[in-house]
Amino acid sequence: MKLSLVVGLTLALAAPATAVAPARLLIGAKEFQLTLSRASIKAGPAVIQLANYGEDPHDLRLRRVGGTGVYAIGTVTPGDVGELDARLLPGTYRLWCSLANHAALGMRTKLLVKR
Ligand SMILES: [Cu+2]
Repeated sequence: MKLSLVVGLTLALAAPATAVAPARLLIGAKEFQLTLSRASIKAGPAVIQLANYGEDPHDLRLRRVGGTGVYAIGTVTPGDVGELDARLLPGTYRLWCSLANHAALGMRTKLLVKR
């Protein structure tokens, strides 16, 4: 009886119900492409980073297909990293660089967010 109570408390302390580790996604940007660290991530809280490996400034826009909101990482200079905390719903997201004609030149891709 006593033992099971102690075990129960230990488990509760080790794994608090509120702590959900965010999914992480790193996006590499260069002229003129975006490279994802993974093709899909889990829905919910996410930390998204844009690392600029190129020679020009780049930014990131992220929008769920069928959704209206647009997440954004502002302009990131070469060698720098921008970061965004997002809460993603399941679906397919379009990602692109909004600077000049970079998206048309190839800086666009898709991300699958799984339930
Ligand atoms: Cu760009």
